Amino acid sequence: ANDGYDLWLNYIKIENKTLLDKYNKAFNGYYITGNSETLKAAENELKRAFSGLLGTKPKVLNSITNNCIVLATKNESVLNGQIYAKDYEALGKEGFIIRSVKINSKTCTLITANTDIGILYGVFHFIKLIQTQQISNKLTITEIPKLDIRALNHWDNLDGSIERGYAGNSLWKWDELPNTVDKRYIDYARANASVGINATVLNNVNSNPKILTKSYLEKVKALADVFRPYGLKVYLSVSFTSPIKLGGLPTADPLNPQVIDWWEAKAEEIYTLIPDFGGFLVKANSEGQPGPQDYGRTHADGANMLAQALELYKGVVMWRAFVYNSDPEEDRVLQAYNSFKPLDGQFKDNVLVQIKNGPIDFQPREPFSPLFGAMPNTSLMMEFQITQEYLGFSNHLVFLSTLYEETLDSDTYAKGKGSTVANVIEGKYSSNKLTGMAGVSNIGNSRNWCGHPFAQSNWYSLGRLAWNPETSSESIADDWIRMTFSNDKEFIVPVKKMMLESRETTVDYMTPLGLNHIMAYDTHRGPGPWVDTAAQPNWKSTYYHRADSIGIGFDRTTSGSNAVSQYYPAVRDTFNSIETCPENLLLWFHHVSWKHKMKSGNTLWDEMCQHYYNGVDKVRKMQSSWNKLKSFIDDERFNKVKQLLEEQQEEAVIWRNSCVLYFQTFSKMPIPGELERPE
Ligand code: GCW
Repeated sequence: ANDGYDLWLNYIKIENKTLLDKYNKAFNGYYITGNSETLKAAENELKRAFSGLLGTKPKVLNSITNNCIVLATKNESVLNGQIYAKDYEALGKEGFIIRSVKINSKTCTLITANTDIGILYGVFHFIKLIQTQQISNKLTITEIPKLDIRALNHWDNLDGSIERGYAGNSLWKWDELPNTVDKRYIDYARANASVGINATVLNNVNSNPKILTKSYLEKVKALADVFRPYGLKVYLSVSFTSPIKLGGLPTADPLNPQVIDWWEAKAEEIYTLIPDFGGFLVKANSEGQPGPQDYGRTHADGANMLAQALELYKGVVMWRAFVYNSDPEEDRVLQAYNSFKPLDGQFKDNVLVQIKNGPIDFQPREPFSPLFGAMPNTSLMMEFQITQEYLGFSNHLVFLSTLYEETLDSDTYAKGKGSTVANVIEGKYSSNKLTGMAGVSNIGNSRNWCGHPFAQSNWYSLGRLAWNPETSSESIADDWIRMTFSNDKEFIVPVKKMMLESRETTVDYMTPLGLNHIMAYDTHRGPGPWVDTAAQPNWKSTYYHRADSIGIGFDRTTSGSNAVSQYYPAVRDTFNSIETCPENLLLWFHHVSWKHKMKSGNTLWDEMCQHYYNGVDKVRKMQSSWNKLKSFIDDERFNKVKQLLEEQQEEAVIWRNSCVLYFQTFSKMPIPGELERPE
């Protein structure tokens, strides 16, 4: 049985006897210098992996012998000039090298780095090579993360609930902390370190000010102490009115000296407890959260005041750009850009502006946010959502890596052709100092962490893409399947196909052709294209799809809301023309006649129906692929996925039928004959 608790660190014994012998011969023990907590973690991981994967206990060696693994940081004398100084320089604080080398004429595998955390990352990478059976005879690996801050954002509330969480309650047992420290926290840290995640924001961006009280800070410290050996820094979401709520001040105005003093004292208190505290994440003047605009100040004033308080300790502020309440009559898509673009260059060096991948809100498909590339004098970080708020919760199999990849590969044209979003967040075009990527966590206290066994792959992908935003989803899926399930090609090929197609499948049965935000009101589960009663215009589904007797879609062209003009000219022109706008974003940018001729020759209406029907068909194909794979894995995970795919199929049918029948009340056109079938 396998309950999924071990995630991709699933060290089950290699079945292939030849390979097993080969690995056991090539790696018969390890030699380690140093004994920090981080190196101990590396050593423990190696032991655990060897006993699981190879069925052996590796020898701990006192000197370097043939076929051993050497773990040593830069300055260890045993290395004897193996690696050039300039190679170390390139590694920075977190990079590592894995190389087959000869030391004192002994053949061994060297894992080296400037720091202990680099060694730990190297060890996880090395274990991955064994898990995925990809150890070559001559290893020459250099890995350096491309982004500084690689973060999970937990939307966890202090009462244990999780906003938009679908895998149980919060992992953080606030009532037990700091005295009782759940062992599970260590496994959480191991999993993050294994993919290079080095930052965790523990609490919801809709923040309860209590998180900054002394008693909570002591709990936070206990977690920070557990995570530290794994290179995982703790950050907190803070409420802008904390000085009022906790400090009893009459105002939270960022320019008020008492407010400034309050935050400085709070920073000192935090850093006394947690010397390597990462910093603050802030949702301000967004969806009812307080912020600097309440005092007539700007986002920059607010962010800079907090940044000033953290600067002394090298802490950072991650200030979210998710705002849309300034003027409900203005196209919501315009608002983040209009609020933040004018502030470019005004943020302090230790501020990052954290931007959601698209201009609305984590939809199954959105164009990239035009802020990427538009603020060359500001550190911009990416915010993706791992939890499937709008993508079927933890009940639908959706591999999100392809969604992330699509955004990262999008061309902003900020510096001409090839200026991808990935390049922007890697800081290639800006004077800014910091880089980062955050994923809104899908982790809860359910035994398998994420609810759906495949949802684990989304946590994994976020880590891999934060380490290197240019990694392909194909290779991420390949590694994840091998590590989590099996190295058998007959399993890998169909499962990889399912994963790589799954996001498009979901787009098809939920929101094809650029449709968006037509989910059920508030819960965002299931269809609700008819919702017209919500309090704010931009909470009504009908606001987004604009269906009428003529056609469907939101006109954001130069003659509509003009959102296209927030993009660089080449992109603007592509989106602006109905001829060149990619069809998968057509209804995002255009109000299109039901009879409009699509590239396939179909009318828009027929094409839309086709997508909805295809979506359901593709879920059924996933089911039949999966059903053939029973013999490759344990019953527990096999059955769980099987049952979830059944649910997904049922919900896909509900999505399809609801949307097609609802939109038909506008188009008044028949469902194409070849699609109609008895259910
Ligand atoms: O889309 C919305 C979610 C809210 C969330 C918000 C945000 C944390 O529905 O639940 O609040 O995004 O990103 O701030």
